[in-house]
Amino acid sequence: MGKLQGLLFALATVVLVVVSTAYFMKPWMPPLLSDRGDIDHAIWVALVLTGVVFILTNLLLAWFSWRYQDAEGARAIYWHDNPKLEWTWTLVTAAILFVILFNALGLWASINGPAPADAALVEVTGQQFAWNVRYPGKDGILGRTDFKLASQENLIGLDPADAAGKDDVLLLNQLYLPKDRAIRVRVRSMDVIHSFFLPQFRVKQDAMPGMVTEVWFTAKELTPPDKPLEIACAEHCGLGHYRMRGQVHVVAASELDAAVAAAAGQ
Ligand SMILES: [Cu+2]
Repeated sequence: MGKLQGLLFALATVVLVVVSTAYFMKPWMPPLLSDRGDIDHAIWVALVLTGVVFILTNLLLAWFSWRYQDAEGARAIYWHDNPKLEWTWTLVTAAILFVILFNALGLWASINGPAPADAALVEVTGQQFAWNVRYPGKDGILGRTDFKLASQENLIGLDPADAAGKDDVLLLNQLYLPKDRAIRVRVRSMDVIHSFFLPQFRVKQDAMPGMVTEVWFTAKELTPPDKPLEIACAEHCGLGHYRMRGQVHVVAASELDAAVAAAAGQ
């Protein structure tokens, strides 16, 4: 590679990375509306650490291609190994990865720890290509389900023999969250792997067929009634993946039951 190409290559890479990061961070990280600020912190730590390394590497690449460019009479040299250099880059990389790991361990523990005792409960079941949302109703208990009972009339296989399921409230693609009250979300799938994603709340949980996974978080801002937020599917799950989206409404905690009942047409 010639002198000019080397410089242009490295500069273009650096500029592209910086500009695209600044440009895409906005849709990736919409304003935070939940108590999960630590996720943003972890993302920033990882981004800054890897970003600095990436930019330094590309500057080095530019310098090398300029410094050791082809020249009249220059001879290539070859050497077999350099243990000191190899140890250095291995240990430095390991140290950076440890910083990222330890930074995230506490976060992982807090996200996956037990939810507050007064948390509300909702179940979200992914299905090609929609989100079935179920609230437990007055008894606070979600009725039993069995995939063998699933049909066009009973999408998530609710068991009619279970009394706890009688007052369950089913919604399609509509999720209501209480403001300032923790909510436990039971995530399930009826068919393939989906991923329950609420970008503004920094919640992303795979929906695995045959498994019930629980996540919890607390919504911190009300959404205007005419401006609901999005539930996205973050796992490519089939031809209709792009239209597998729902709406999220954050309401006052005291109005949650009424809002859910109204949405169900009760
Ligand atoms: Cu999906």
